[in-house]
Amino acid sequence: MSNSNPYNIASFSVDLINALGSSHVFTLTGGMAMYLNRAVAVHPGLKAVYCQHEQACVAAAEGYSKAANFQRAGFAIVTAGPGVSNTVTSLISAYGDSTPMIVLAGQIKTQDIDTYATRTHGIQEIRSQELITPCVKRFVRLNFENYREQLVETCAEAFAGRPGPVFIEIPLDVQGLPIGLTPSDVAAAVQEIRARLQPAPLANPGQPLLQQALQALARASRPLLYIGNGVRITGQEEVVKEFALKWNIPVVFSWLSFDILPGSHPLNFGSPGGLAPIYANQILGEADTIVFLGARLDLGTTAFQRAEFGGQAERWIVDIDPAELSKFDGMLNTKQVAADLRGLPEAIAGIPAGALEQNGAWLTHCSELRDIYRAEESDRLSSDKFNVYTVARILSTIADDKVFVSASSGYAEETFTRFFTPGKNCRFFNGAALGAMGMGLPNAIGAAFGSSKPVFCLEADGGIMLNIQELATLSQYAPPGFTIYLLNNGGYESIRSSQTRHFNDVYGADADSGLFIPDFSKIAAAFDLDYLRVENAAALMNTMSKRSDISAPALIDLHVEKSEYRGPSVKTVIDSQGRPTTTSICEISW
Ligand SMILES: Cc1ncc(C[n+]2csc(CCOP(=O)(O)OP(=O)(O)O)c2C)c(N)n1
Ligand SMILES: [Mg+2]
Repeated sequence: MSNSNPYNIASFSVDLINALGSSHVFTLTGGMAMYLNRAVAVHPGLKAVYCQHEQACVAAAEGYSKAANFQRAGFAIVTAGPGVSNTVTSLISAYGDSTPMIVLAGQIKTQDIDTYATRTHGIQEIRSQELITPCVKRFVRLNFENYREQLVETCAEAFAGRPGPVFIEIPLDVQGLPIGLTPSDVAAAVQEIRARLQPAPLANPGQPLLQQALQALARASRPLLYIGNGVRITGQEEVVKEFALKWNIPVVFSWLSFDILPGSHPLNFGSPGGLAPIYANQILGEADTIVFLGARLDLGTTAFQRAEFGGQAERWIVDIDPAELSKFDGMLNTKQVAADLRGLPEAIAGIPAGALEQNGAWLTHCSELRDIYRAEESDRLSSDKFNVYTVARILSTIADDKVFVSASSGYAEETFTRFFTPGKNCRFFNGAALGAMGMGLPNAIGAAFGSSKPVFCLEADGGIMLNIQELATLSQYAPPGFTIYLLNNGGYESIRSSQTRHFNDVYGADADSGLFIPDFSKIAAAFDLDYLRVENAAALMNTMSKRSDISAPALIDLHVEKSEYRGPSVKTVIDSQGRPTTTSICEISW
């Protein structure tokens, strides 16, 4: 608990979030947040990580929570005005990926806040409520009269139902107000928040339908379980794995959840979608019953073909968010189940025991498809080229007990995510919902504090430049074993190749078309980081063998080929009226 004297609303807020489980706060200081800054600085337990941009503070907080399996909130503190507006991209990213986060922000004194709708009014005052509200689950401005209730409600909201970021703005006068509470009153507020989150017994109106969905799966002759990240968020990974094993059900994943089973697990059939292994889409297209658990099935995953995504099967879409379910209104053979996945153990317990071998033939068929395709894929891709595919294959060999954080766009996202095989006890994530450049490094820095495993950050030469200043944060806090594997292909290669495909020309995507690409050895030196340039697979393996879980952070500059394999995918074709359309998900090709 903090020892700032007298005890004020800033200290109470900071104490409360720390007591809820957030061990670190990612922050950048400012005058309008001065009581918050002080409350953090004097706190004996909470650790401050001073980042160098508010976009990075919030992205690091997101990485912290994702590395902690969404069970602890990412915590960030920013100042008013530009401190607030700088958080926008990271908030949108966390909102899309359902990451529980609590952001505290400064604001000018309550009595000074603009009531005239002028363009500029107070010092560093912006219309934070209008700006931030669409980016978060809840925005609140604290007032002295009921700050405690506002804090309890809003902090609970970060975790409740489908989690997400909440934004708590505290005007300067409210931050610094001495209060009657003391640090010993924090525990009671934590209890109230926990009580709100665990209504007993679990109120789950969708429970009967959830049970029917699982029964349909257990009865099916070609069942398929699609595991989304909602399974992790609700802490049901082990429950779902046990269920799949007991009933011999093949499992496929979204890109945020595929680390739930190691790639080598016999029931793991990859991630179907617009960019996918061919067998994963074939299995999706042959199943007779599919239960989708907590997956948002976005347009990238379904390749703009929501109705056809396993559409031949009896589909049960289980989600806690009514908006996600409404996307399936009126679709054939599709049942929408509005349920909390925390009801899964009870629903599974209600299924009568049956023969374990009942899916034997189907499982064998799925395994054969996977074997044939994997062999074809490694034949097709094996070469002495040093590319993102090679890097993904090599890093997959040491993937046990590590956290991998990849860039959210470009080949570091697409190709690496497509070809990386998660190991045991391995965590993999990126900023899947938004795909914003620049998230990889701050996400990975946050992950180093949210998990005790060493972090491997897969960034790219283009994306890293958007938050290059965070190399300073990395250097300052030096989490052991942290390694940046920089996929350096001389610019925005994914953009270069799409421009070339569409226009046979390149704009603002490489050194020849107006983009400056720095020498990363000089960048690493400027930030006091170890640096190594790697140009082939043997050198990469050699480098990896020399690094350990306690090595100092390093930037490994991987000079990879320009032309990349993304893997089999749907294609955009222009129809007779000149409109772009997407080829069928069942017919992805190289
Ligand atoms: C914030 C942001 N701006 C622009 C884009 C559009 N964009 C997508 S990929 C990409 C190039 C990324 O280059 P790099 O990170 O080096 O990856 P590469 O394509 O070379 O693999 C761009 C500009 C984006 N995703 N995010
Ligand atoms: Mg690049």
